Order: sequence, then C-alpha cells, then structure tokens
Amino acid sequence: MTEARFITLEGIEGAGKTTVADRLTQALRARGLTVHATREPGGTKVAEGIRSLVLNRGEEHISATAETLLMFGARQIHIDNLIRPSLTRGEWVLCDRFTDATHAYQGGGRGVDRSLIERLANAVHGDLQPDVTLLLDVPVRVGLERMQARRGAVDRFEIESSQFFERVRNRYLELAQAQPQRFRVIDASVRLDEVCSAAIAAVEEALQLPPGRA
Ligand code: T5A
Repeated sequence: MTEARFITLEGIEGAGKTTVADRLTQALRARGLTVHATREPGGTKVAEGIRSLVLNRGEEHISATAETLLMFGARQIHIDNLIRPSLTRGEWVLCDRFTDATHAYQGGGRGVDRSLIERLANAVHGDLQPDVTLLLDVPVRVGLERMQARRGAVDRFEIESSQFFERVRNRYLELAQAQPQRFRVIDASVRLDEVCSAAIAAVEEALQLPPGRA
C-alpha cells in the first residue's frame, strides 16, 4: 500500500486552486488511491460553520487576531475529525489551503505577528506538516480579474485592495523560497489545462510517483 500523503494547495484568489484540486484528485484516484479532497477554512460541519462566520460580511468587526484564532479553531477541528483520521487509515488528503494561508493572509495581508502564527501552528499541528505544497502563483491583477469575472457574493477577503493581495502573494513567495523541499511553485497565469498538468507533474516529482495516465 502507498504511504498516506498530505498535499496542500495555496495561492491568491483566482489562482485556479478549485479546478486544480479536482483534476489532481481524479489523477490520484485513477492510481487506485483513496483521496479526500477538502478545504480550509472548513472541511467538517463545525469547521464549515466557522468558515461562514469568518467569510461572510456582517456588521460586527472581526479583528485580525480574532480572524487568526478562528482560522486555527477551524483547523484544529478539521485536523482532529478529518485530516488525521484519514491519514491514519492510510488515505490521502488534498487540502485547498492550510496554515500557509494564515501566514499569507493574516500575516502578510493583515500584519499579524509571525511568531503568534507560528506558536498557534505549533500548538495545533506541530507534528503534522504537508508532504508537498503547490503554490499556484499568479499576478494579482490576473487573479483579481478572474475573480471579478465570476458571478456571486463577495466575501470579507474579496473586498480587499490589490495592495493587500500583493502582500499576500509576496508572503507566499517568501514561504516557498524558505522551504523549497516542501513547496512547488506553479505558474498559474497560463491556460488552466497547462496549470493542471504542471500541478500533477509536480506532485509526481515531489512524491516520487511513477508518471500516471491522467
Ligand atoms: N483564508 C483561508 C485566510 O485568510 N486564512 C486562512 O488560514 C485560510 C485557510 C477562502 C478565503 O479564506 C482566506 C483566503 C480566502 O480569501 P475561498 O472561497 O476558499 O475563501 O477562496 P479561494 O480559495 O481563493 O477561492 P477562489 O475560487 O477565489 O480561487 P481559486 O479556487 O484559486 O480559483 P478557481 O479555481 O475557483 O478559479 C477562479 C476563476 O478563475 C478561472 C476559473 O475558471 C474561475 O472562473 N480560472 C482561470 N481562467 C483562465 N486561466 C486559468 N489558468 C484559470 N484559473 C482559474
């Protein structure tokens, strides 16, 4: 049996994570692997409830610190109820965003102290890190144009300025540069099909899987 693996996807809004997650999940399942595709904040009933609280635009102010704590609260519940049990059973987990998103959005975007995020990450999942993280990197202008082209409600992050997303993107790139063994940076400005193929190839290379057919 192939050892369980924990894969995360990161990037700014409009990078294509949702589509890439779907394609990557299909490609891994085509190898006979059991793969749980999940997301943060969210992934379980209670954590999805926290997601609604933190993403929906309401009247009450949510400070950057409160936002950080909510992200880690949802994460702890997600890890305890879905991520860890799946990995223990030998099943793979593919998660759309994880703690790198807190570093990028709350740390880079909102200016939350890096040491607070690191302490919370240690407390919540010190012994659990992704095996590989795909950073779908796209210029902010391109990501925001894609996001705006989509119809639907705008959440608490999507109303932020392009300067906010520049800080988020820069923090992601810093994280990737600091941990090249875990991160694979994918150019997400090209056609979606090419992004998906590059993502699948990067996972195969990082986890030393023989090339598949998908
Ligand atoms: N957050 C999350 C934090 O602040 N801290 C945290 O710790 C965590 C975990 C989550 C929000 O929460 C924040 C970050 C987020 O703001 P979300 O709805 O899950 O909210 O946000 P996103 O993950 O950013 O979802 P998006 O849908 O905006 O981005 P995706 O998933 O990267 O993009 P996708 O695949 O939906 O594509 C968007 C559109 O662009 C097109 C797609 O077809 C789609 O229409 N597109 C492309 N078009 C052409 N070429 C390409 N290469 C394309 N790629 C995508």
